[in-house]
Amino acid sequence: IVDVVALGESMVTFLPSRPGPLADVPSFERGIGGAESNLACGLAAAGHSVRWVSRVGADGFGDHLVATVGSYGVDVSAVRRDPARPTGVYFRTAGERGTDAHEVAYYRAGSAASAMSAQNVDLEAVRAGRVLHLTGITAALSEDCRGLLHELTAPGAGRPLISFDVNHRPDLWRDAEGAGVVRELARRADVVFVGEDEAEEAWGVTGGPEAIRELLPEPGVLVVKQGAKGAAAFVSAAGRRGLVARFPAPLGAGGGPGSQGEVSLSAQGAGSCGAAGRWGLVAQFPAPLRSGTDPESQGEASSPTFVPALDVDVVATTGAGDAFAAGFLSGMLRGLSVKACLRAAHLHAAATLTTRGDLAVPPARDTLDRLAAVDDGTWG
Ligand code: KDG
Repeated sequence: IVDVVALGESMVTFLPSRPGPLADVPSFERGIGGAESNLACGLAAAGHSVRWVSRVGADGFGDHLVATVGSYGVDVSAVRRDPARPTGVYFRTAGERGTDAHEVAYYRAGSAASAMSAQNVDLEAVRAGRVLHLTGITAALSEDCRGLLHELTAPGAGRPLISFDVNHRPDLWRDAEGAGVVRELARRADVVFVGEDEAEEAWGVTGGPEAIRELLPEPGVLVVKQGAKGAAAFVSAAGRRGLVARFPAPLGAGGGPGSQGEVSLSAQGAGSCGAAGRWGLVAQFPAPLRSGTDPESQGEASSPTFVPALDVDVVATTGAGDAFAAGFLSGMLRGLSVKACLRAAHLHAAATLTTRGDLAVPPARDTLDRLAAVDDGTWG
């Protein structure tokens, strides 16, 4: 069993040699992108076992994607080649440094990945992880892809923990249904990532994380990204219990930033669950939502856990959300507290924000741990 399986389309990306509109860019540099494989690479670089499942064309771009994602240590054995359809590609422009104004030109309609369906992907390989990570992008690719996501997110025994990044891409939806479809998928997931800005764009929600939580009350864990400001995570008692049920044994050494006191705090709240549950609780979320409170006895924490973002010199934001989700899931898999998960998420995101491409290698794990543990006011 692998820690995380990520399913979705990846593309060869073309990054511009200079800022300006697409019509004026003389040449491009090749890279790779794709929200799910970005996340897979970030998690693999952080030391987790990860599988990426997709379809690519039987072409050179497909070769390049499989080889590059594989080179991060991601298991690509369940990626299938489609001799009849090409690998998707996309071109990106850049704004002047310090601005993120950019255009994206997709050439992915009819791609190999857009034909993914429950009939042509290895469902066993998809479901064989502790966590299955999906995004709203896949839902926008085709009816078949949408059907696949519905099948994978259907409630039922044996379903892995579903992590879902809303990743709303209005440009990819041909009709107005997209926002509703993506919301429905988010409601079925266990862990959801959404940007405050995309929640406003997709669903017209203003009013911050609390308003988004009202719209998405179901996911046990809801992480609202607030751009340069930071991110807020809601964890419900039911969500915590769901995590305990899915992860009955400690997953890793834990022992991450601030793990000491956290264990004794969680022991306070352990009266209502058995030893296995207690260990699961400690392993997944060593700290209660709020110091000194018992997560089992309260429903939803009245306010989320908020951690400010790092103040970095942003080069390009593309891929930062995927890196953020990778950092958060990495923290969860390692049994860190919600706060430490958010710190890890920001650190992974910072690595991507400061590079041009969609994908950046996060700092080494011990560096991440040291940075996450810094207590100089950086983290608010
Ligand atoms: O989140 C970054 C992705 O958007 C990028 O890598 C490309 O997957 C992509 C997409 O569909 O836009």
